[in-house]
Amino acid sequence: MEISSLQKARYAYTPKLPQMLRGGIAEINVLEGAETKSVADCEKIQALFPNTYGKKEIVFQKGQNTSTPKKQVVGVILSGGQAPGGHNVICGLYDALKSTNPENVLYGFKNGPIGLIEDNYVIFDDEYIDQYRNTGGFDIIGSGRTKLETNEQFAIVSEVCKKHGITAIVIIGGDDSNTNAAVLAEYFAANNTGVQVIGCPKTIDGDLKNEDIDCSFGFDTATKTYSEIIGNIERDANSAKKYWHFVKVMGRSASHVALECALKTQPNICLISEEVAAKKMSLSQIADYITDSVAERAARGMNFGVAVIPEGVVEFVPEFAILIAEINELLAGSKADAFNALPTWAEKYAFIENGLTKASMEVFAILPQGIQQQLFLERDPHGNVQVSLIESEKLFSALVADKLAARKKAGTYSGKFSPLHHFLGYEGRCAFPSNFDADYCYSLGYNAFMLIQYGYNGYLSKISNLSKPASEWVAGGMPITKMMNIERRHGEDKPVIKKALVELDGKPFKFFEANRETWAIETSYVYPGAIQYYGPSEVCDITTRTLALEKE
Ligand code: FBP
Repeated sequence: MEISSLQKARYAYTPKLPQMLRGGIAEINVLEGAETKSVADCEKIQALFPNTYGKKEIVFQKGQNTSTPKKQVVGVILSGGQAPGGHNVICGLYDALKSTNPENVLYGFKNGPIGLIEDNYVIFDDEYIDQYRNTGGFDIIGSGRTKLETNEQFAIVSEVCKKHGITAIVIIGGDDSNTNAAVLAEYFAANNTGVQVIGCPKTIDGDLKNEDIDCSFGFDTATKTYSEIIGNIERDANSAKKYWHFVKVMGRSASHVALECALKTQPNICLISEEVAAKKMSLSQIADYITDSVAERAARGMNFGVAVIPEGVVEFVPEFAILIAEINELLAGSKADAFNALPTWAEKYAFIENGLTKASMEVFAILPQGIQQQLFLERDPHGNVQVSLIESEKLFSALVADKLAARKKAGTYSGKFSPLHHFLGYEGRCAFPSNFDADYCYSLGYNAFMLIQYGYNGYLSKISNLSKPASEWVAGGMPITKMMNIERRHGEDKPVIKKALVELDGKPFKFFEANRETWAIETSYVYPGAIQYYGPSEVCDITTRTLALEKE
């Protein structure tokens, strides 16, 4: 297989471990801390997790390894969307497992959680693992979005574990996957299977964080990749001086990715969905906000700019959320067939006009026709509008164009407005992990094996103090139940790990808020450039602005 020279060089990179995990397995000792309780709804969570609730948090320290020698057969899965560094979690896990006992075995179950159900796996060896060290992607075993959540599935997984003599499962995933890891751990404990479950925090979205998780892996590399491109676009805009670029960035609901990119590149505009929701902003108000920047810059002779739009923003606009709910209702069940049978868009439009409330129709009417049609064409298997597919970058530029046309008519604006559109998402999810993600992920995997070796079940592999150099990172474990609360999901009360949205009183947002007025009018662009893998530590090893500000 042909490989790039960077890939070859990255094979030789040695990820940095926290000090307490360096120097060999024989010197890793465990220090137990206090018993834990969940962040909320303690009684309910305890009742749901009688065997795994309330366990002690732990940290590793240098000292005599006191774990019980035992042959370990571990299974690992990657779950959900790709995030840079996933391969290194598996490499760290493999290295720790093999250096503890060369007889230990690591199974990789393929294509996500479904691999455990279908008993579809590969057994790792050095040759296989070495092709994936410090590389991006999840192609080492593939990933998938099947959820492991029912007792029927758990019973199948138990059988698969029994068949291979598996002693532990490592689940690398986001908030839902780690929630399911806790449920599986409880099932294994309740049924005395002896199989342990350890979770690892993954997602480029950055919304899996709390007092125990500094950040999920992949966020650093993905935001550096998007910021490089945004910076390049800014420089192009500032060179050509003729385009307004509307850049949508991934991140599903939360705006951590958009905010981090804004902190790194200082664009003219960055919308933050959580603020839109808090201020109950309408589409028209958001468009006015962007239009003010376009008009003010035009008045100063700058008919160019850059606006960053978080992927999930429209869901946070209250009037838009109501519109979506009404459309879902309008097309529920067989009503969709009647709608689809209408031959022309004009007839469909009349059907819509008839079915929506006046308020929602007013919102619908201001949307560009392409977006209107998208709302009715792109529906998920349950018949619901797929909000994530809405091209919000085009929506906002069209709304701004309308506002500018009105201002031109009124004689208050005389600039030129030529918008261009970009969507940055998949480009960042499989990049070569930055040194930070390569080190963090390797440490997460290595540490996960230490938790297995010391017999922990239902724990999250926890590496903290991440704003400091890797040698000062702290390795340990936290019962997943500690991070859980009860939330209403699909009409039922469920124990889940809380998703972290951008906190409007948090330091990263406050910093952005304090500077954005200047950025909106002046050209304050910062060009971060490409991720650097080799060179001075302050260029290669520094993680996100978000984490630095949070830990200030
Ligand atoms: P995870 O939450 O599974 O990490 O996935 C995050 C994400 O990359 C979102 O940012 C994005 O909205 C979504 O996945 C895209 O999903 P898909 O890969 O299924 O198109």
